[in-house]
Order: sequence, then structure tokens, then C-alpha cells
Amino acid sequence: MARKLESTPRADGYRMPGEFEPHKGCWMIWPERTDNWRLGAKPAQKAFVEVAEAIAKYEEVTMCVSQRQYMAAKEMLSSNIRVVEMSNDDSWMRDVGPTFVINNEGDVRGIDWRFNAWGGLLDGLYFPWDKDDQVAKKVCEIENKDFYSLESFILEGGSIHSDGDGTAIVTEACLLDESRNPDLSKEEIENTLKEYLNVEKVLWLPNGIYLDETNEHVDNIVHYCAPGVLALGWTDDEKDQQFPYSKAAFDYLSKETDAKGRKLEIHKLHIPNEVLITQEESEGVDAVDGTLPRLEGDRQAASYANFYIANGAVILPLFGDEKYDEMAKKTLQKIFPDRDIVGIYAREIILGGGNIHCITQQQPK
Ligand code: KQY
Repeated sequence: MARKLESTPRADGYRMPGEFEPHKGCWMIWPERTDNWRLGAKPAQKAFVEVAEAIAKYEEVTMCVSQRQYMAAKEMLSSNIRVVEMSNDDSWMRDVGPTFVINNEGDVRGIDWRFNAWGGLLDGLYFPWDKDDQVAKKVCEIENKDFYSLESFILEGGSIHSDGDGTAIVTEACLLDESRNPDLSKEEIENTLKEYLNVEKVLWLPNGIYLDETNEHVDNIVHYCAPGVLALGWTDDEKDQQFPYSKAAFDYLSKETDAKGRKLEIHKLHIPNEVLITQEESEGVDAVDGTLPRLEGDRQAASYANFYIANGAVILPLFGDEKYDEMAKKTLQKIFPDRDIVGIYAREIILGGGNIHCITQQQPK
């Protein structure tokens, strides 16, 4: 039976591995809320199915589905995808699922952070979020993995990346936002990350992707591809509001070293041309008080850095952008010569506020 642990990963010799290390599988949650996903979430469900089926060619996939949608999901997913019934408030497994940690013997444990829907009552994206907050623990219980549970430290999985080798990377915009842990100093937040991810160094980017509704999660702007190797969301357009964000990140990372003293190799992934919500897309979403509205003309925080690294593959969001879709594929194939680069048209996912990395959570081997 999975036990709640009272110690910390660092004290017990566990660390958060890099996403590029071997996986046992991948966890996802089925989308259904109609105040975030248009047309009864049917187009989003199709996109989630494509992502799940693509990943399932390389590793096991478990889809968590509410009781209400259980049969519909079973119908749409192939039989090699495990479907488990689980209550949820939405479908962002990266943020609500456990962060898994491993030790040198290959034992795996989970971390259950506190979740407040990206900002709680201050600027959270929906209310309530209590079912989401139980997902990490439930996943650990299903997998029979002991877990560390932080009662009051707010964190989403998409707001951290680890190289598995002593370094984590985050954004100040998210982790220092007053809607997360306003009573903690930057140093206290950093120390908590060091203790739970078991890293010696935390790299702090000032910002993420412009207009990212998560308060600019790190996983939308940068991705660790290997220790010392990063893919960074970029734009050459100095007039784009994204430019100062990406430039500041690039300048900072160019001057920094990681915990092992390595200079960082930075690969630029140019963002696609603006993804704007159309009138038809906006009209398909139910307006609900307390949920972030999806308004016509709103720019979505589209970025190729929001990919998922599976065993043997990289699952990459595409936006139908003739120039930059292709460039992203080529850049990633160079970074990952031994993995297939699998592009998925992800407009329906970004319309919900995130992308492929945000809807997946790897469980290490
Ligand atoms: O990008 C993410 N990690 C989650 C986005 C949440 C959007 C809720 N509408």
C-alpha cells in the first residue's frame, strides 16, 4: 500500500530525473469541462486521443477519466491505453499529477504538491479545484508508490524542469507570483525545491511565454533535452512582446552554468505566428463565472517548447504554421538524433490554455 512519507526526497536519496531518462509510462486526464473546451470538449478529446495514441507507440499510457465520460473515452481510445476512473476538475496532468523521484536502486516515489488552479482565489483559472488536488495522491496509490506530501506549498509540475543531474529551472514570474506562496521568500522557495527535487542549483528565468495564463510556466518556454542542453522558445521579431522575455532568458542562460559547472547549450525554437482565438472557437465555449473566458482575438501562448519526451520519441505540438512547424521539427531532430519527432496538430489543446507537455506526466522506470 502507498504510504505518505514524513521525510524528504533529499534526506532519503531520491532525485527528480530528467524527462529524457527512461519511463515506465505516461499519465493523462481526459478533457471534458465545457467552460474551457469548446463544443462539449469533443475537438479537444480528439486531440488528446491523438497525443495518447502517439505516446502509446513508445510507452504505456494511462488515461484518467471521470465516471461521466468513462464510456466515451473507452470508445475513442484503443485498447492498449489503460483507462482508469478518476474524478478531476480539468485535464492538466503535468500540473496536478505527482512529480516522480527515483533513487540509485531504481525505486520510485511521488511528490504531491498542493494545487490551487494556478492562483487560487487571487487569479486561479477555475473554482473549485479540490478534485484536481487529489489526483497526485490517487496516481501514487494506483501505482503503489509511497509519496511525499506538502500540505501548504503550492506548485504545479509545469512550473519546474529538472536535468536529473543537480539542476532545476523555473520562472520568477510564476514561482514568485503572490498567488502561489506569498509568505515564502525566493530563498525559501528555492530551498524547498532543492530539498524535494534534490538539486543543488536552481536557474531562475525572469519570464515564460507572453500571456501564458499559468503565470508563465517554465515548461512552455524551455525544455531540458539532456544535462546541459536546453531548447528555448524564441522569436526574432523584436516588436513581439515575447522578444524581451526570450532575450532575457537567452542572455541569462548564456552566462549561467549548471550545478555541475557546465556551460549551457541553448537551441532556439522560434514560436509560431500568432495563434488567435476565432469567433467560432470563442462561441463554442460555455461562459461560466469564475473560469477564465475564451474571447475572440485573444492570443494564445503557443510555443514548440511544450513538447513531451517519450521513450524513443518527442511528441511535438504543431500549429499549422508552414515555416515554424518545420523548423521546430528539424531543430528537435538535431537535438534528439535517436528519437522520432512526432508532430501533432495541437490547436485544440492550446485553445484550452496549455499544450502537450501540460497534459502529460511521465512516470520513470
Ligand atoms: O499550461 C498548463 N500547464 C495548464 C494550463 C491550464 C489552463 C486552464 N484553463
